[in-house]
Amino acid sequence: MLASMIAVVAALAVLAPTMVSAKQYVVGDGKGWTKDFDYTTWTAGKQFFVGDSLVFNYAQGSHNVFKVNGTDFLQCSKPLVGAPLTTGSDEIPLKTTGRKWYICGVSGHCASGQKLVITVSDGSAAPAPTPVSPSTGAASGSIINAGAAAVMVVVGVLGMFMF
Ligand SMILES: *[C@@H]1O[C@H](CO)[C@@H](O)[C@H](O)[C@H]1NC(C)=O
Ligand SMILES: [Cu+2]
Repeated sequence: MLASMIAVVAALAVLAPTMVSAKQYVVGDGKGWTKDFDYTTWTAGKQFFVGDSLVFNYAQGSHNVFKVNGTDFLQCSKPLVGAPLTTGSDEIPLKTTGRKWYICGVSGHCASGQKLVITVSDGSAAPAPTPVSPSTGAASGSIINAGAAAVMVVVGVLGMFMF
């Protein structure tokens, strides 16, 4: 009995931080994926990790999502190969580290600000401080602390029953 409780607590201690930290980011939040929006401001203070995902929401047919390289991003040009995402609710899992660039392929939209660049970090590495926001380190720290706090509550509750 005691052994199985300890096993449950140990499992939670391992899982809680990872369960809490995999995030789904709705690009542009309530505004969604649209032109005349400042996605640089939207990304400020956010840290993206492998395992997180992006969701691009827009009225189907009005916009689309192309994953591009840095050159195409700067020039707002559609990639030579590859089709855009067009469902109106496109989820993109962030599977690898590094910089990722996305643009809308509808004529003129990228030039009107419908472009997103993010940097994806390895979740197991210590969060690197970003110059854009001094609060990012604290933010990811609080995620871990939330997981640890949940575990401590469980331990406390079990403790009340056992002792
Ligand atoms: C970026 O992609 C375009 C095709 O969409 C290609 O022509 C160009 O060489 C690529 N640039 C880099 C730096 O890979
Ligand atoms: Cu668009």
